[in-house]
Amino acid sequence: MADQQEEEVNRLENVTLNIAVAGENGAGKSSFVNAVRDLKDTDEGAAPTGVTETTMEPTMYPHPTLPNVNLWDLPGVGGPDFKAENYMTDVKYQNFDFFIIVSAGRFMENDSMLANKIKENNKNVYFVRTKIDFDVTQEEKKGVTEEATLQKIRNNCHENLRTLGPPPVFLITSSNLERFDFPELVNTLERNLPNNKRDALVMSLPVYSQQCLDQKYNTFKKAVWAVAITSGAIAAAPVPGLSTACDIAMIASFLTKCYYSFGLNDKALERLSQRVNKPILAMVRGSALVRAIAEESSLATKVAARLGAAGVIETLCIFVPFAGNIAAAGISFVTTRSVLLEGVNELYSVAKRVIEMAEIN
Ligand SMILES: Nc1nc2c(ncn2[C@@H]2O[C@H](COP(=O)(O)OP(=O)(O)OP(=O)(O)O)[C@@H](O)[C@H]2O)c(=O)[nH]1
Ligand SMILES: [Mg+2]
Repeated sequence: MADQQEEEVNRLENVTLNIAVAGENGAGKSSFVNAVRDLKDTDEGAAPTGVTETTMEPTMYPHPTLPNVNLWDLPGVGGPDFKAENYMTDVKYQNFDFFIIVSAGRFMENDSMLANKIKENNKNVYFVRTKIDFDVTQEEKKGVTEEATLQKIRNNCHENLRTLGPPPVFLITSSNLERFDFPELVNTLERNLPNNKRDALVMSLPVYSQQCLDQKYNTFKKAVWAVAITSGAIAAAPVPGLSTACDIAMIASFLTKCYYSFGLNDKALERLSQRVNKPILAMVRGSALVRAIAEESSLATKVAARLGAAGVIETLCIFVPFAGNIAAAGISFVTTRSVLLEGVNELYSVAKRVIEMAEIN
C-alpha cells in the first residue's frame, strides 16, 4: 500500500515530459517555445528570437514552474546538407516524448523527411503552421476574410504534406495562443499521451481558454486525493511534529503549483492584461489565498521552517485562510483533502473571474 501511495505522488511530482520543437530556420520555433512557457520573448530565461538569432544546437527550456516539463528548441532543419538520419541521432531523439514541426509558410521537403524519420523511430509528430496572424492581416488588406485565409492555408499545408497522409496541421500564432488552433493541438497531444504525461501537459500550459482552465481544475482536483493520502501515510510515522510539518509544506507546495498553473502569478497576469488591454491584476489581489501565495517567494520552505507545534495552525491560517477550524490535534487525511480542495476551488474561482474579465472565449 505504501508503495502504491509513493508511486502515486511520484507520478505527479516526477513525471517528465520532453517536447521537441523542430522546423526550418526562422520558422518561429523559439517564439513557439516561449509562448508555450508563457514568456515574452524579452523575458529573462526566454529563448532568443529574431531574424538573426539562429538556434545552433538543441537547447532545453524547463517549464518555469514545473521543472520536469521541458521544451527543446532544436536547430533549424534547413540547408542542402541536411540529413534527417543524422539529425535524429544528433538531437538524441530517444529523449523526446513527441515532436512538433513548425513552419511559417509551406512545409518543405526537409520537414517531410524529418517527419518520416520521426515516425520510423516510433515517435509521434505534429505539424504546426505558425505566424497565422501575419497571413490573416495581409489577406484582409486584399479583402479576403479570415475564414477564407485559414481554409486556403489548410489546403496548402495538406498539399505540401500529401506524401505523409496528409496529417492534420494546426494553425497558430505564438503571439496569441487563444486564437486559431492551439486548443485543438493540445487536445490532440493529450489524446496521444499516457495519463501521467497528460496531467503534466495540462498543468504546464498557459491558460488560453475557459476549457483549458477547466481541464487544469479537474487535473488538480484529481491530484488532491493522492497528496492527501500521502499526508495520511506520513501522519502514521512515529515522529511527533513531523507529520504536521510535512502536511503544511505539502499543502503550500501543492496550492502554489496550482496558482502558477492557473496563471495567477504577476507575470502571467501582466502578460494577459497587456494582451487583452484590461487591468486584471489589481482585481485578483482580492483573494486572500492568492495574496498569501504571491507574497511568499518559496512558500513551502518558509512554512516548514516556521513550524513549531504552537505555530502550526496560525501558519496554516495565513496561507489557507479558511483552514482556521483545523483541530490542533493533527491534520487527518480528510482535513488535508478538504483544505486542498477548498484551496483549489478558491484559486479556480479567481482564475475564472480573470478569464471572464479578459473576455477570452
Ligand atoms: N507575426 C508573427 N511573427 C512571429 C510569430 N512567431 C515568430 N515570429 C517572428 O519570426 C521571427 C523568427 O522567429 P524565431 O522564433 O526566432 O524563429 P526560429 O525558428 O527560432 O529561428 P531559428 O532559431 O533562427 O531557426 C521573429 O522575428 C519572431 O518575432 C508569430 O506567430 N507571428
Ligand atoms: Mg530559434
